[in-house]
Amino acid sequence: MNAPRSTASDSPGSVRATGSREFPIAILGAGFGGIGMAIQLRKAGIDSFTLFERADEIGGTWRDNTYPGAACDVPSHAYSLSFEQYPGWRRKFSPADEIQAYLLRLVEKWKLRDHLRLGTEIVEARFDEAAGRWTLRTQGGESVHARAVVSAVGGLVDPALPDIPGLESFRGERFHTARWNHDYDLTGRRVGVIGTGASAVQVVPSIAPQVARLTVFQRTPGWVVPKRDAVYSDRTRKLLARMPGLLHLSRGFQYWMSELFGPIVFLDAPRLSAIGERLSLAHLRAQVKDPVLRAKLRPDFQFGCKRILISDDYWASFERDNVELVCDGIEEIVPEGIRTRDGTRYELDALILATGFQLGLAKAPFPIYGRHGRSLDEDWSTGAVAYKGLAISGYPNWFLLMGPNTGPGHTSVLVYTEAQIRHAVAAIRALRDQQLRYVDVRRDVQDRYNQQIQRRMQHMVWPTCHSWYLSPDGTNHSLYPGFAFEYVLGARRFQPREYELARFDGFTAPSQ
Ligand code: N01
Repeated sequence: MNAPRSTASDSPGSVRATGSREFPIAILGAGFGGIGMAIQLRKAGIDSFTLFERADEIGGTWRDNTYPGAACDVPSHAYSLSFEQYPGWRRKFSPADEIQAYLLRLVEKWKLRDHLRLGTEIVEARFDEAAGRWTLRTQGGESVHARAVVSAVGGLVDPALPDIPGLESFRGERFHTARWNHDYDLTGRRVGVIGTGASAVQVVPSIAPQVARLTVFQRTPGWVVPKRDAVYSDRTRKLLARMPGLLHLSRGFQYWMSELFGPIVFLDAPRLSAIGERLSLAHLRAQVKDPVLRAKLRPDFQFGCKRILISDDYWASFERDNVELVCDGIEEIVPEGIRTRDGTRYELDALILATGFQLGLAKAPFPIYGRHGRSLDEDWSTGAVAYKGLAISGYPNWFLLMGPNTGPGHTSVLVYTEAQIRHAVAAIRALRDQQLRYVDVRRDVQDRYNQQIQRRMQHMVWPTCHSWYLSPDGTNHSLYPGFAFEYVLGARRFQPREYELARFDGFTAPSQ
């Protein structure tokens, strides 16, 4: 490795002269990841951070997804930060508004409002190697400097609209699940839903009793397993508040159960998959009496290949007289509704797009230029790769939360996020305390890691069907192929030997 040559601006003084005595840190995105990061920085005694959020409120997913029935399909005690456990959850699976309220409370508790810049979108980032700092440009044209950046912009944020001919021609009310129009009353309307994924299975049973007619346009049926939701009584919540150990036990139980059953969901092992498929088919038989309808709802891909759907009432909705399942394939959207390939026209007053999200983690969220002017768009043109999904070689002092290959198919994403936060905080401490110019993960370390990830991927179920987990060339850059604990043990520590460490007074090669 070549040591970069020292230049006049390589001295610590020049950095201080730019006003960064405080070691400014930018956190991009004020959702679960960004807020968790800010709390852990505070706990580490580091207050020089700013949270940039392009929306007008914090919350990310839980701010945006307000559709009827929106809830988390991971149990509440596991779907909350381990360092901010909350005994007050009212249900085993929390609705979106309770999760959003939890995040808002954290912002107040940790006094993060003063650090927040809402309505501020970062549109470009450029690394200055000599100064060891990032320059971020906002939508408004302002330049902001940061010695370290933590990108917590989320992976499933921007709605994906279906490329169906005539979409724009529809004359009724049309909206995406993540942009629900609460001013539009669905009562007594003829409503169409396109899509049958995790959002649709929550929307369909929630609006079915309200609308005059509900037509669900299914392209691929998914495996559904019972949710077995439950209410936490006042007594239980009081007990959990008095005895936090019980809350940790509950969390631990939920976590280890998901790990125990994980291989059924993620391994390409038909005998294991069959366990999940049997459970799901029993659920289908219990919920739907009509064998023809059952056949239409039965998936034909291996269990776990697409995200498992968790619902106690989705399949049962199709037993209602006012709910119809259409599997014929959409030919076009017309001003009055939808025409399917068999020529049938479905007249609709409203059209709900439950068609998922653009895969944000597959590409740079905005132009990002690293060392030697490298562009992340170019580096990721054949797929998003990072080291442990949290650092990218050539993009020093830049840390990712929920980056490539860190999504779980079987447990809470926050387990992974917390490991990334821990790693990023340790790296930032090293940068600050050892007065490093930058830390840049070694290319060989990153390459070896990703070769290993893709080797393991061959034993996973995901390559066996088409899903949003896969990039157009069929590579999985989304999910982590294994147990969460394996990821956590590998990712939570910042290991200086895996990084190139650059000092202001010259370059120090890492130990091999
Ligand atoms: O989106 P999806 P989602 N014509 O991509 C169909 C998270 N989440 O919003 O399967 C016709 O899963 C598409 O069909 P097909 C979670 O990670 C979490 O439901 O591609 N249909 C599919 O049925 C989840 O995985 C929670 O054939 C079209 C649907 O639209 C992710 O968000 C709750 C079509 C899209 O399903 C996304 O879930 C909700 C077209 N042109 C969501 N295009 C929790 O509880 C797409 N489809 C944590």
